[in-house]
Amino acid sequence: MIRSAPPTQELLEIAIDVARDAAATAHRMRAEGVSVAATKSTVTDVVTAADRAVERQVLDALRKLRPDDAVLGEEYGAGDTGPVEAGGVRWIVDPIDGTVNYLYGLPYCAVSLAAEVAGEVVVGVVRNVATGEEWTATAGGGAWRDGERLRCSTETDLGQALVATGFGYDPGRRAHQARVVAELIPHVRDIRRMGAAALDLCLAAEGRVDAYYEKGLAAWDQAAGGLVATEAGLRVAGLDGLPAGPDLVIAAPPALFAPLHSRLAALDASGGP
Ligand code: LIP
Repeated sequence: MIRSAPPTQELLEIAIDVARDAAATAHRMRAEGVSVAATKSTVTDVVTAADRAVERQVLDALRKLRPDDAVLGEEYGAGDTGPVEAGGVRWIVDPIDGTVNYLYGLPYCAVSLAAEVAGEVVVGVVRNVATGEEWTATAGGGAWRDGERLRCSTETDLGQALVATGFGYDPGRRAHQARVVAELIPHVRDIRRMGAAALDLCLAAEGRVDAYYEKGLAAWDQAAGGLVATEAGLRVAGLDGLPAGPDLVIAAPPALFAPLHSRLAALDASGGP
């Protein structure tokens, strides 16, 4: 059965309400004390009880509000929601992006929630758990932070660009990524590694960094922040015309995309383990 997607505004309002409640839970649990509940790909790829509790809260809320929708989350995958129906809505959630920052009490971690219709992200909400900053975007409707319309950097010189990036958890991948950033850093203003892709994309959306790139992101890391970045005027893509994805995400203003892409391609930024 092909379902008609609900109005974008309705999905946005749901995403905001659910993300705010989820961020409040994460904030409360952080204040109560956080510890590692489990590890995933490596001993440094940690999960806290809050990651799990927040995602379950989001799943429960979405099931009540939109029982026929599908959900993809970092901790529970597709859960029992099953595949998305043609024309249906799939929610993509990272309950706490920047989990290591959350574990250490660093104020740079976020709830990231996106709604996808027919394979296109149409709504995105990113909320910093520590500061309460909230970024929203709708496809074609612009990107906003706390009610302010966002426009990305107008920098045209890569050598003057502040570039954010991140590293995976696998030691072999990290070594390759370190080689890439070591070769890139002489050609940009500076590098920032802050630890949460969703927030990095949102800061790029408002020009608080000029550009961002990273290899190894999952859909939940980039779905909401990628829409915020796109709606703020950044080009968000992978290498050689590919869409942004696990091989590489590049988010840059139009004038910087080509020079940054060229450097990253030459450095094999999408390669390695
Ligand atoms: C994080 C990403 C970040 C990356 C970190 C980590 P997590 O996601 O948002 O960009 O550099 O290594 O993968 O694991 O905190 O959800």
